[in-house]
Amino acid sequence: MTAVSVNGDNTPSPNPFFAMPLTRKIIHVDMDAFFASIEQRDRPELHGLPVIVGGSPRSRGVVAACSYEARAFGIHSAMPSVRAHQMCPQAVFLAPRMARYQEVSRQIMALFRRYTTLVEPLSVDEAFLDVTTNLLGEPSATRIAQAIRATIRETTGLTASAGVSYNKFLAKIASGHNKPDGLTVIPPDRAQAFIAALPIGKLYGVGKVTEQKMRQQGIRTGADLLRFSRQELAALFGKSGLFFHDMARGIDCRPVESVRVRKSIGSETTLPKDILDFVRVSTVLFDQVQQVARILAHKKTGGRTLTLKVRYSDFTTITRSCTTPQGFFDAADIVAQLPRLLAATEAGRRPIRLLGITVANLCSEQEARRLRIRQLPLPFPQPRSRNALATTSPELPPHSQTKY
Ligand code: TTP
Ligand code: MG
Ligand code: MG
Repeated sequence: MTAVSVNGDNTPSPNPFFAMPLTRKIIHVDMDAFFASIEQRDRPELHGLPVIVGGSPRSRGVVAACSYEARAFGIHSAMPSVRAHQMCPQAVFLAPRMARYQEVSRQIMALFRRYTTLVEPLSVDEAFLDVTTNLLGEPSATRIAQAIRATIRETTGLTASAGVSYNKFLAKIASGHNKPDGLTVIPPDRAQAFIAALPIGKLYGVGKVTEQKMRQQGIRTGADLLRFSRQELAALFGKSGLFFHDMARGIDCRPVESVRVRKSIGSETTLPKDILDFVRVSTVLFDQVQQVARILAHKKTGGRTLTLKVRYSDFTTITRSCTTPQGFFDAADIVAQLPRLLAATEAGRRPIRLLGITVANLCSEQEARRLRIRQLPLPFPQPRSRNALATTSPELPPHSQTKY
């Protein structure tokens, strides 16, 4: 492997910080229509049929997964099952069998670990693998990705799609580029052109709301994003803006982390019926607070940020967050801030179909203990913490001679 990198003015950079991320070989693997494919595998009579795993069309549930045959009718995950049934009345609806899916998930994660020790599971059906150095001594990440897909097919009878590139976000976009059963490789010298042509909604971390906001700014593709400075993007999208700025330039230095660090603890409920009554909203939230507090206590942790999520009956979803230096460790901490967050919603005035509470920015046990001590009442108000925005990163697209 040739570990050559160039910096902004196309001269070789002696700085190992620049060299490292450019020569990484990252694979992202994601199973195709995961829950639905397992059902089709286990019940061969379902092969070739539109299969939907999720809530019943007679309930208020949503689609968790749907086979590619169902997608041809416009059905997708998170769509209300009632709507999916209207779009495809002949679809087969199945209740999820989580234990079964977890079993297959464990099986594929174990397969990944045959190739590298650096495996970072992202969800039940996908993971990042850093194969820069790997257990086979194989220099080609593309060949490893092919081998992984073949092994998954042989051992589970299921198909997976994979993306190969030099960083996480490109590998992730690549795996979704040619689904199902696809493999896409984005070597460093093709990254810039690939990103430039990418519709903005496909960029990692750009959800529906952000996409709309970007479109309002005239940002439709990766190329459009390049016209905006770090400051402009930070002003528009906060911390995520900085990430978008780097992404447009093919920069993502996040390492593949094999030890999973839990990022948040939360509780979310789709209500059996929409709720308008404020007291009933508070009752549901109170139960969720208790649940979150129990998990925090069990994990001996706390977090600095509390987020309230509200989905109204028309599916408009909002979140209200606050960050305190003292953090949130128990029900009392959460209850103290909740009224303020709730006041910034339309609870009591607009019907609500989903409520959720999350504590994020979790602290380690040690950190939590320190914060806990500081949390003892002080005779003066404590200053609010501020997030530092300033970080530096190389401005220009990376290139390398590394073979993928
Ligand atoms: P995804 O990988 O997002 O979707 P998928 O595997 O069904 O389809 P594909 O990757 O081919 O596009 O999610 C993996 C599983 O997670 C999915 O099969 C069901 C579950 N899931 C939910 O329960 N709810 C959701 O909103 C999503 C997106 C997924
Ligand atoms: Mg998948
Ligand atoms: Mg997935």
